[in-house]
Amino acid sequence: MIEKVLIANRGEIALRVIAACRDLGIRTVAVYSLADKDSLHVAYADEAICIGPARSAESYLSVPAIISAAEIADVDAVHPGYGFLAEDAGFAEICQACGIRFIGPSPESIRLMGDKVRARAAVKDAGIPVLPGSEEPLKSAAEAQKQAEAIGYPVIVKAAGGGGGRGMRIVRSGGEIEHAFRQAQSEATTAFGNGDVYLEKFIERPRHIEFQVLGDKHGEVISLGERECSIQRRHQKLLEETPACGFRPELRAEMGAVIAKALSSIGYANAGTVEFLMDGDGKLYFIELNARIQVEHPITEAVTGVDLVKSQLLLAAGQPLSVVVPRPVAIEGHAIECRINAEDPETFAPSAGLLAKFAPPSGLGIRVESAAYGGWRVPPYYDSLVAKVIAHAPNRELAIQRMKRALTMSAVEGIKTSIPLHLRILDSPQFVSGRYDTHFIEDWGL
Ligand code: MV4
Repeated sequence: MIEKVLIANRGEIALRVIAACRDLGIRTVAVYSLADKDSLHVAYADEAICIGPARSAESYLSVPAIISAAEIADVDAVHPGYGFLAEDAGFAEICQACGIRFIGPSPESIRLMGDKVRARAAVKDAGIPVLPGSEEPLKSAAEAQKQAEAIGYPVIVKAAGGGGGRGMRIVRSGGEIEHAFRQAQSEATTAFGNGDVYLEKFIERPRHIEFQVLGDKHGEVISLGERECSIQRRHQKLLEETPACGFRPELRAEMGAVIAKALSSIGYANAGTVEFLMDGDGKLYFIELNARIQVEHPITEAVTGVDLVKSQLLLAAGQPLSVVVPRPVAIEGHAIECRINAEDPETFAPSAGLLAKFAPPSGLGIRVESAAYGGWRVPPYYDSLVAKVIAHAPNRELAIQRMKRALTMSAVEGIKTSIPLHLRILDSPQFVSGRYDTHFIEDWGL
């Protein structure tokens, strides 16, 4: 069993993990940087340990600092949240070596999914559809040219160590491939310390659809349906919803079964998100597997009733999925999440400073995940997420209505936020129609 957990994170996700631990009677240990001493995760955890200065590299990303805290507090497990060390296979391995459970997939799974070329090959062999592309890292510009011609232009050059939109280059004709290959290779070496790059057929104006999965340590994996995440700017998601508009229940069931079987065959355990691109014909192609709990997990919780973080803890303790998630799981209603960022609505620059007033919304069908409070200073060192507002209703129209009501009945003063942008999105005919793709924000100049 797990009796005491260290949360290697901050902000709203640290509070989310503390909440799940409370529900299970598990004691909690917060870690914090000097910039976070007045944070709610410090106040709400049973114990709190300062792990270093404000800079993430010296605190939330410091493996020695976090392992020392875990040893001092004598925890049986570490929950990494998302970001920071959540997908660091070396950290997961060190936890294991110290006799501390890592609440997430095995180090081997994390390492496999961190290499986008190997991940692609592994899930393809396991039966998940992938785009035409490289089976291995490209060895030369000549090989890139040869593969690109076989695939057919346009193609995209991606970094094996990248992900989330970093280190990609679109190539529309043979004349550009050599330059794109060399450029991508040198950028990848600098940015990720891994110069491996690969090719994929480029999909124009895709939708970004992802599937939530849970796996136990006994080989069972289930899918909990999809999330539509196409509304993003510079690869930062702004709003997510589930179900995806027009997504047929038969496709959900078919893809869910394919994904569950594939991930079971590769021994995937705990929570994960399988990302796909959907083309104009409604076909889905794997792009990445995120080996962590994601920011947008609450919309899946809303429509399935499954507590994903509590499930992560129980699965990490070795419980079987049949006990953790009783079946069948129905999808009920519609859920939308808006990520409220502390940012200038014109320049998108992060807006740190004193949160003079913070009266978050509430009411029927509204959930707010936030570690903010009035009088708190938004530190400039970390990401700019101040709150996630989740609206759940019997159908999409009512979910949109509830979200608009919530965003207009929340007082946030002292910092600039993305709330005006969210209201423009929710009011736009394209969003209301449900027909949009990853170009939504740029198409409409929102
Ligand atoms: C693509 C693509 C088109 N074709 N791959 C960007 C994030 C990273 N996870 C994958 N990305 C893309 N990969 C092929 N073969 C277009 C994108 C893409 C995108 C994907 C999801 C959400 C928003 C996006 C915005 C621009 C490009």
